[in-house]
Amino acid sequence: MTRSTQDWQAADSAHFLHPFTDYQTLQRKGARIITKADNVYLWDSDGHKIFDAMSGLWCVNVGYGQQALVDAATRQLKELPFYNAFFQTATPPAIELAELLSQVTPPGFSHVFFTGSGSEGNDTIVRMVRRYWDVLGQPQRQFIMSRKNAYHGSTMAGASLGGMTGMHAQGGLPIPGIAHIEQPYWFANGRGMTPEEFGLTAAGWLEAKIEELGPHNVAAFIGEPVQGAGGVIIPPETYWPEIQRICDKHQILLVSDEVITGFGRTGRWFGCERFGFRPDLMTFAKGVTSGYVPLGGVMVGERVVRVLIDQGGEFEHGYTYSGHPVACAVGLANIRLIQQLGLVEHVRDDVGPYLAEQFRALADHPLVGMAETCGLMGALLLVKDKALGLPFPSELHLGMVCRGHCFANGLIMRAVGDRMIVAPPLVTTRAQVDEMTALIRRCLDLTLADAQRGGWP
Ligand code: PXG
Repeated sequence: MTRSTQDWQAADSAHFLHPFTDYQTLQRKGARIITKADNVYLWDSDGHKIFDAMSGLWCVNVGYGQQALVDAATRQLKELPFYNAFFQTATPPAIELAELLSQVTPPGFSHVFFTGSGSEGNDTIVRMVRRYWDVLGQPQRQFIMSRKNAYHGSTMAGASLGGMTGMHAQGGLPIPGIAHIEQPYWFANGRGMTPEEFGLTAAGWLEAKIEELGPHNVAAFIGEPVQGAGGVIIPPETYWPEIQRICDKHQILLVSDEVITGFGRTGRWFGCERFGFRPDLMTFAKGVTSGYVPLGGVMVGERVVRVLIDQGGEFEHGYTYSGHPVACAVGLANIRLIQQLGLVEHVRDDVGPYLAEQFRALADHPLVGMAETCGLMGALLLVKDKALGLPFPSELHLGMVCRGHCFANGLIMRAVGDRMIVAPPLVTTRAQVDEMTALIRRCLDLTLADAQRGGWP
């Protein structure tokens, strides 16, 4: 028996505490119930078709309805639904996925530590980099450097590494030994300079903070190649090579959080390849299984592997679901499908440049102060005055107004402050980019009409 939308909403309100949700607002409005999906489209419980321009939550890289992933999960569930990887055991899917990951990741990544999510992956990062320095006889190297407005997950360590002040305010975070520098967001922090100059300046903030803390106390630097949840903040091209130089100079481990940027999102297999840096460790999740089942992990480069394996003894860390066979079987099928469909090349050479072109065209809209893309991630900044680049007052919440129009018009787009962002599935075609940008334009027009009615405060 199918239940009505009101019935679903009542049961949802009565029993389900949602993540990152204002509970009173949700009780008032009722949740939107998503019931099925295919390719880049979702359907809700009232039968409305919706263009999912956020790939679920930055994860459904191969799109919905891929039979190969369904078959892989079904086969594995029948054969061996679970066995652990503790106590000197392993399962074939976990071994094969480890092998395949070492092939698709940049040279030097021979080993993987599996987790259940990106947050757990970043907890593993904290444990692993501190363990690395312990084994090397430098236990005072505790500090892990990160950036304001970074997102690294919602566990205690993930939220501490992240630079979201709202999250820190709830739960007494960050945990000790985490230090944040300012983000490389040119529009907010660097408009007096060229983006290239600003990239060097922003990387210089890392060096200044390292000097302040004492280089011998610093274990690692972690960053997302492009800040996703922070609003698709694309750093200037000069930024990452300079970060690399600074980490090398002080022998600090460099960690790339590839949870969003991994598996083709930027038009390379991993975001670090797009921005020209060589991390020692990489966190991944989301796109490894295209979100069909939960899986995450940490790719561990030679420098750290040699210390952990040759000198380390027991690493007292792990999760029940580290190397879950069903998740790994789906991961294998997913990566093979990305290869077969040539999705990384599709983003790099075809649909990524096409999205960039269409976003440049959207920049002529009176509300759009800046339009940027990187692979299949895009951001439009809503501004009050294009010529002066003046933002709207934040109490207007214009991004949320725009997002409301998107929902009402069959488009899922995220609002981060006044940055409207998209990250559609990598299977998106040019025709679907056209469909998406037409929807975006309509929603921008509706938002503009609201702003004009409100008198451009
Ligand atoms: N690192 C990065 C870079 C992420 O984007 C995580 C770690 C944590 O992964 P898990 O699997 O533990 O959620 C993420 C997750 C948003 C949004 O609003 C983004 C994420 C999660 C929830 C919401 O854009 N990214």
